[in-house]
Amino acid sequence: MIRSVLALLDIRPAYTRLMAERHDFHRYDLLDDKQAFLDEMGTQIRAVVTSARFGVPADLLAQLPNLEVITSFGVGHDVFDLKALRDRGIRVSTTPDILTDDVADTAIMLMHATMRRLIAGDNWVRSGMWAANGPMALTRTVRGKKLGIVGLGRIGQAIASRAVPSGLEVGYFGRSKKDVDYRFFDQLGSLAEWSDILVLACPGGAATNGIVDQLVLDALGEDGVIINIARGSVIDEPALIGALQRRSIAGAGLDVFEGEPNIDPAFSKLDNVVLYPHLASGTVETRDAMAQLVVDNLNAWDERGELITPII
Ligand code: 8YV
Repeated sequence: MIRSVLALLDIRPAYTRLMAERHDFHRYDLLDDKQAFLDEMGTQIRAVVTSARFGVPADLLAQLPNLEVITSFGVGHDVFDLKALRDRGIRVSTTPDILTDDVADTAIMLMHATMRRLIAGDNWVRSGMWAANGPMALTRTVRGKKLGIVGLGRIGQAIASRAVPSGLEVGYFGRSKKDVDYRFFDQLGSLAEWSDILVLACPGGAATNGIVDQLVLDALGEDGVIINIARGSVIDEPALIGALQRRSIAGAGLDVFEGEPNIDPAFSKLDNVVLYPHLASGTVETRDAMAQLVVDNLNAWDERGELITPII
């Protein structure tokens, strides 16, 4: 038994129960007096369960002097200060691979929904515009289009492998050229210039903050579409909203936003966007698998002092 585990959220009820049965387990989010708990228990906490969304706030970390391990629900780690954690010798695990397919499917879904204007079409039917005004305006096919992927990691490659059979040509930009047949661009601007559809599948964090800026949007051009399943921080959001309003790009399909879930209200007024509530990994099957991996990492630490999917 690990003395003691502090969970910052309920990852999935059945899996939270498993952890509570096995460890001295506390739900931080449910505590009325968090400070009183930390004063009494802070030195005993050896493990924190959190997510790619919540991370572990610095002021909480400072009050857990004997923390050994953080098991996070999600693959992204932009929310963690890995250098500070490494300096303290704290290990961190995430939930890679098991969410790759659902996230890639979501990118493809948003691409089709944006190009074929699924939400506008749905509204055309529901609102009676079809009966009143006749057929909706034609949309654009994905076949023969150039798909530029920003970040050809596991998720980027899964997007590419789905796009090729749909008749898209794939290019990519990333830190390094990979051993793949897709065309490599060493500048994001030149990938955007080449692309009809630009998909963001890179990690968030300082290295990618705002890399999709006005110049990249201008390079993508008025027929260009952006799909983002990475992090809201990757795009200069005011520049994106301006481009969508002026129609200097054609559209966007977005699963992630700056400041989510409190998104910029300007998005809701645009008819050339498809909005999705950061749900790319959000299927029952994948979220259960992610939760199981959080539990397994915790147990591996308990039994052998090892993590199954460590990042540090
Ligand atoms: C989850 C994510 O929504 O894995 C990630 O990095 O952003 C998503 O899968 C998130 O971890 C759940 O809080």
